[in-house]
This record gives sequence, C-alpha cells and structure tokens, in this order.
Amino acid sequence: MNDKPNVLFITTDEHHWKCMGYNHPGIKTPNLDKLAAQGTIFDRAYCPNPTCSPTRSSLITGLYPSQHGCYTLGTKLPEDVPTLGEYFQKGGYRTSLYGKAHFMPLRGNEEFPSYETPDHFGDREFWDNWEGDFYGFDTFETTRNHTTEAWVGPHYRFWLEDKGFENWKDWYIPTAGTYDQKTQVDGIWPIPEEAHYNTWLSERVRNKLQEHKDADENFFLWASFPDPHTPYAVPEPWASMYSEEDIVREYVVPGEHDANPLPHQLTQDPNGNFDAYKTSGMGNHGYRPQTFSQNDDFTKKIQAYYGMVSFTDHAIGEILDQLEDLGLADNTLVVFTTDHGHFLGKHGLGAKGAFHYEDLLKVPFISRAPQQKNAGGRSDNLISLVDLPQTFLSYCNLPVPRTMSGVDFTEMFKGDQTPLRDHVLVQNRHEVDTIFLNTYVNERYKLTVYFNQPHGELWDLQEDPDELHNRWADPAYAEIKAELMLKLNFAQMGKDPVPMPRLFGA
Ligand SMILES: [Ca+2]
Repeated sequence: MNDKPNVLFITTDEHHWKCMGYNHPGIKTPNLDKLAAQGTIFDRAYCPNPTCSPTRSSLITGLYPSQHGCYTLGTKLPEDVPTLGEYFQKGGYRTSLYGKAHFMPLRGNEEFPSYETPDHFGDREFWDNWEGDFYGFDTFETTRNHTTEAWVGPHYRFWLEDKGFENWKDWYIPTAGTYDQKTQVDGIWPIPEEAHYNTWLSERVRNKLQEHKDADENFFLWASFPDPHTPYAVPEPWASMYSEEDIVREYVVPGEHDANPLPHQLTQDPNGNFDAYKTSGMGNHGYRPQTFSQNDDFTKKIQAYYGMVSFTDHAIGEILDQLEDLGLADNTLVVFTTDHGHFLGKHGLGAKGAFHYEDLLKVPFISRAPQQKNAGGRSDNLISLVDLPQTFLSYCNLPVPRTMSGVDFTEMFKGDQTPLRDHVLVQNRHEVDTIFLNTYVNERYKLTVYFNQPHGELWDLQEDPDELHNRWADPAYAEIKAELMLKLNFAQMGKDPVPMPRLFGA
C-alpha cells in the first residue's frame, strides 16, 4: 500500500453532543469511545448552521451557507460550486459518499432541478444510467429516509430488493410503503436489523474499503449515517436497550424565557402562533408550540433516540474494525462528527429549530490521525465543521484552494494543542427575512443577532453554562455586548476568502 494518507469521514445526523459514552456513562457508544481513546475529543466543535442541507454543503465546500448558496432546508447546493471531492479527484484520490446526502431538496423545478426527490427514489434505470460524479463523489450510494419515512431510496431501496427483502414496504410509511406509524409502540420499529440502513451502509462501506485496498488506491470516503434523526424508531434489541433510569431528561426552567426573543416564549404556549414568521409558506423547524417535549411520552422517544445512537455506534465499529483489519488504519485519518445537535427537552424544546443553544450548535467531534501524539486527549479549542474540507486536503498534502473559508486544523489533528481559532460563526436563514440569525461564539460568550430585530441573545457560558439568563438587555453586560457586536462584525468580515493575491500595484 502506498503511504499517502486517506480520509475516512463518519457522520451521524442530529446527534446531541452529550450522547457519547465519554460524556454520559448512561449511554453506550463503545466503538466511538475507543476511537476517542486513540485520537482527540474536541469538546467545543460547532456546526456552521443547525440544519442538514446547509451544514452538509459546508462539509463539502469549506464555505459558509451565505457563500455556497444552500442557505436552508428546501434549497440546494448549486452544482457549479467547487467541492472537496473534485479537489481530491484532482489529487488522484477516489471519492465516495455512502448514506445520507441531502444537498438537494425533496422537490425541484425547471430552474433548480433536484435528483433527491421521490420520483427518483425507486427509479433504478435513472441511477443505472447516471454518468459522472455527484457533487465530486465518483461513488454515490444514498438514501433519503430517516427511519420509517417514505423517502426510501434510491440505492438503499435497490439493495433491499436485491437482498430479497420483498416485504420492505411493511416497514415504511406511505407513499413508499404501507407501515402505519400509529401502530408503533415505544419506538420499536419492526424492521429486522439485517434490513436496516445501518447494515446496508456498513456492508457497502466495508466492501469499498476492501476495493481500495485491493486496488492500492487512495480515498476520501464519507460514511453518512441518517440516525439518530427523528422519527424516533429503532429495531430490537436497540429499542429496549435503555430504561427510563438511563435517560437524562431535562426540562424548561420556569422564567428562563422571560428575557428571550418572542419565538422562544411562544414555544412554551400550547396555542403559540408563529404565522408572522412563515413568509415562505413552507414548514418551519421548531417555530411551533413545543410543550410535547415536557411530557412523559417524550421520555420514551429519548429511549429510542439513545438506542439509535448505540445501533449506529455498532455499525461504525464494524467499519473501523474493517479499516484496522485491512491495515489501512495506519495511514487513514478518521474524523467522526454530526451535522448539528438536537433538543432533548431542555429549554422546553424538542428536535431542532432556530434556537441557538449549545444543545443544537455544539456537536460531538473526534479526530484520529495515524501516529497521533497525545492519544486520548481532549481539546477545548474551538473548531467549526467549515474547517474540515481544507483540513482534509491539507492533511493529505494536497493543495488547499484559496476559495475556502475555514481554518486548517492539520497540526491539531496530529496532536498539537496550539489554539487556531478564537471564535466560530453560525448562520441561520430559515426564512429569508423573518427567521434570520447569526451567532458569534468565543471562549466565554455567545452572541446572537436577529436580522432587523431589536431582540437578541447574549449568553455568558462561563457563569451560566445552562443558558438560563439572557444578558442581551442586562445593563451589567452592556459593555461586553458592545465588544461582542464589534467582534461579530470582525468575524463576518474576516471569514471571506481571498481568492487571489494582489499581483501588482494596480
Ligand atoms: Ca441534520
């Protein structure tokens, strides 16, 4: 095998940073814990946007959502934006994505066509005739569903059919299948483990690693797991793995939203009306009454969520074992993270939404480099997921394009602890004018500004780690707020790449 480095990138979807064995002994993630013991845990990693498509687009472009164009769910990454895979291909690497993509919306139109749509999920002829790559991935095998959702396919559905699971429609809701979600009890999903997409993903990725080994070729491989994203459902034995005692339940603290923007307050009102924010007419994640997250029934959902995390960890373990068994671990950088977090009842919130708490913005993150120094260490240095593309290229000694916006973390991945960032930025433009917020986070503080709004948030993460006292309008924090407003401005200015140097005086 040649000694050029490879990259194995593993992600989950909507994975709360606390739901890792090393952060919470009640939850079992033995394989990720092992990876962490051999690598570095980053305790302060942040997503550039707390929803799927924008962050996933950042992960393959090294750009913020305001730069790459896929600014919220239901939009797509324009095909002319250069991608990480294309740069790896130019460097002689094979590139593949297995699992969830979500660079495109579930519906396209003539001007903005999409291929991640229901009419393409079962169309084998379409995918058999697909030519070229998909956003820089020369191998692309995907599925779009989370658990029982109808968006089954394309490649996972073909695999189910080829494996002889003739009754696969029994496990998925209409229109793809016939499963009646209402019959589900305690998150127990009747799909057998061997037909679950975790099994498909693990098998396909392990086969691909074997292929890379046999062909002695370098690779960038992204294994993108769809769990533990809602709907909360997992097959046995994972569904019954956790009891109520294992769950860390958190609840709204009375009065905690009093100094918060109106949408936060409305979430706690069973009749909260969010119509004023729905300018696109599309569904808005989180902008709805969220009292469900305080009910006992929600505990059952979290038990399933934990089971989804542990089942995914199991599949990740199979992939990591294969990497080891093939002798590839010695020259492969492994990075594990997720695209954004999840609310498990804290602040009175469930799932996700435009509420920039640590639950949602902060993500679990592990890097493991071959011959890494300080294995098993933990870093509280700030890092953003937007940093990954250029770090992957740089780690592999490939040219980093000037057009990327992140920071190169190669030396830190190798074990050096010199801080590389003093802040991270999070963008959120879920509705063009009405749900539009930007967040600046530094070592101690977090500031969130809402477009054209007088309200905002200022959290002192050192004095108030649970984020219960919004200091935005607190006179005692006026000077700090002014300073942070300036720093946010600097961060906005400094993030833009410099596409070329000045070549001459004029
Ligand atoms: Ca997601």
